[in-house]
Amino acid sequence: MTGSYPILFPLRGANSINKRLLSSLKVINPELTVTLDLSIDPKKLNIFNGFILDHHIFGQDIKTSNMLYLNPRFFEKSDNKVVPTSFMIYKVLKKMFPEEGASWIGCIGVTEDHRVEACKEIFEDTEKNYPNLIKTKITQEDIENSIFGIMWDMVRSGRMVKGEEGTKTSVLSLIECKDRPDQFINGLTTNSYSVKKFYEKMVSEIENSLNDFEKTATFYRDKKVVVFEPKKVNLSGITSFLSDKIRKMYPEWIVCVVNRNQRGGKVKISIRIEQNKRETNLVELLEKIKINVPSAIGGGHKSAIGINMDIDELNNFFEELLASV
Ligand SMILES: [Mn+2]
Repeated sequence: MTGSYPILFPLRGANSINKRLLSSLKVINPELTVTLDLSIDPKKLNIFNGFILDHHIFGQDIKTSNMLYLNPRFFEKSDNKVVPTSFMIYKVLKKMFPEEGASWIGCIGVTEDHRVEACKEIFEDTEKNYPNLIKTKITQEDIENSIFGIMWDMVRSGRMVKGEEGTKTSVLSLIECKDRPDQFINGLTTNSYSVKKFYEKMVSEIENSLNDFEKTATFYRDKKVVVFEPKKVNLSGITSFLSDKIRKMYPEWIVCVVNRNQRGGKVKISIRIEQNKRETNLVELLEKIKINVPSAIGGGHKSAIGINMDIDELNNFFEELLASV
């Protein structure tokens, strides 16, 4: 819209809106503050103008104030019809700048959020501009196994290898290559070259963890729940990554990946299910568990959640989980 790059602040969760972030924002005094894909109490950002665009299942207490809070769940109750933030941004861009060829970027987000079937339109549109990118049927499984699955991993390798800075590099590389997906894939621009290197590093580090999975994971066969605690690796977001990969291997199971190496004696758990194969609603499940596991915080989607909790409640957490499924 402005012809210049936005100033980016990667956020990990609602707690990222802290005093430090607010004071950096005040110094910048932005014209417009846009927060994407995160459930945040708009009051926290009330002194700024802009909006929060979210699609997560939100807590009851979110009310729109000076900072707008937008979420399709306000009017769409059926979970699988709620579209990802990347799709909504695509729709806005399409209206305002129909000549832009950036729809392939939205496809990556839609793939990540498991909404390919609900957002076929963005893939069909992408196919018109870039016929080489789409060579399969437009289904979640086929798209995930195509170049879009690889681009999804490329984008997140930034965060996994280089944290906040890497996240920015990933976003900047997408902007830099917005009408040249081939340059993104092959690392032919400054930022996409870095992303390609992050991706290669991530692939080699992750290989060992996935090899350990069958040997060291605990399989609760009667409940079809699997719990895996990978050996320490030097990557952030490792639990989300591995749980996504294992879900593909065990589509009928509840997949839990645990990482104890968190700051302040905390433990992180990522849980996944394949939506078309298992009916469990993970958000509801977590709410139920939370009653007896007070330190657990987190949430997300029906088929993907992240939890942070005290390490000494870990056994309790899984006892509750196994009793509830
Ligand atoms: Mn999302």
